Amino acid sequence: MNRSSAHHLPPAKYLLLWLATALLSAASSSQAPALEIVVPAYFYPGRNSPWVEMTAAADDAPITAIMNPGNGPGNVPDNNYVSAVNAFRAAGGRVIGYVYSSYGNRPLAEVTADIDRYAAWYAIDGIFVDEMANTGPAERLNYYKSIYDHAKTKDPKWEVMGNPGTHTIEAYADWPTADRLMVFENTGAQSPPYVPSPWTANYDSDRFVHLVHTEPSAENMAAALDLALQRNAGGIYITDDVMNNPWDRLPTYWQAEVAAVAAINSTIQSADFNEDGQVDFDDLSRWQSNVALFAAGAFRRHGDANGDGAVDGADLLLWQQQATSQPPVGVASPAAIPEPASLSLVLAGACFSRRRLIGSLTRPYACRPHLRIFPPASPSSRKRISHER
Ligand SMILES: [Ca+2]
Ligand SMILES: [Ca+2]
Repeated sequence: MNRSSAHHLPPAKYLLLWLATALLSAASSSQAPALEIVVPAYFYPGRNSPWVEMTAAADDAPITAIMNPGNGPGNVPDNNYVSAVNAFRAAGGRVIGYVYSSYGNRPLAEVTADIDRYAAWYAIDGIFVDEMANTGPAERLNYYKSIYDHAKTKDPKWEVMGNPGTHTIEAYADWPTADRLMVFENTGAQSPPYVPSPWTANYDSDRFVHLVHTEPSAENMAAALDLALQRNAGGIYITDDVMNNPWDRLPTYWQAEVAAVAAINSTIQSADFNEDGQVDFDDLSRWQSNVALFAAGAFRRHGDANGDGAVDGADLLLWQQQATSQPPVGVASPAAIPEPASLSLVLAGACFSRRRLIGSLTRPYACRPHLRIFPPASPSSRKRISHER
């Protein structure tokens, strides 16, 4: 994939044009939501390592690997990890770095120091916060918010994935303390009886991850993928590996799992940016959140519909083609486009009818009174990608 030479169209002009179009058309197409494989890659890279298998599959299905050199980044950079991470990401995979938090009891400075080491040593896509608490009080939520904020200072596009490993309270999603929450980590036998927390239904599926281990049957693996879809989990990993460490190899049915996820995803339209099976207003919101942020390195989930790594006007055109009919005559002229102030009021009203309120990984676009139409022109929000892939 060509990820260089982003051609940028003026985002504000296109945004207004197509927001107006969207307001005049409620049409959307509905299909199955997407799945991403999230692998706790707690195995050492090198020849014949599972990293090689993951890299071979990275072009077939979306994969995020959690690297974990030594219960964190370790004490020195490791060239084998540098090679494995770079090869995996060049093939299309994403990598986030493991840190643990002892349910809020680990000194914050130790956690942020681990994050600093990852940022200094490896070209990665975010941080995985293990042993995440799942209750209040606010001090504990603020502890995780501090981790989240620190990670975002490394790169605003970095993902923070938090792992309570079970049910958690909505505040962890909203504070926010994480872009994605791992809300199931258990044996395959515990997967069918699991009932998601009701509040999770109000969020996009790419906010949630399920890990299933000790699942010996490939047939049950396929059933577990269906369960994940039904339960609004967009991230999934199923393995036949077992305790004490079920994450030290890939499952024997790895290739079947990749193929099954790829088959599910093959029905997703390119402008379904939040991968919920519909091309609609939520996807436009996500594109809007990222259009000034990504000149390269973006994925569909960021608003890149044509696969060139940039989020720009070309992707907006694809969204328009897939979500709506052509705008009526007269709408597609600058004179017919509402002023930003009046448009924001209309949008704020439209938001009350929408089920999903938060979707963006990089900057949640929620229907709130301070709804913004344009990304602010501050240096931080307009920062371009810091490392080419
Ligand atoms: Ca969508
Ligand atoms: Ca693009």
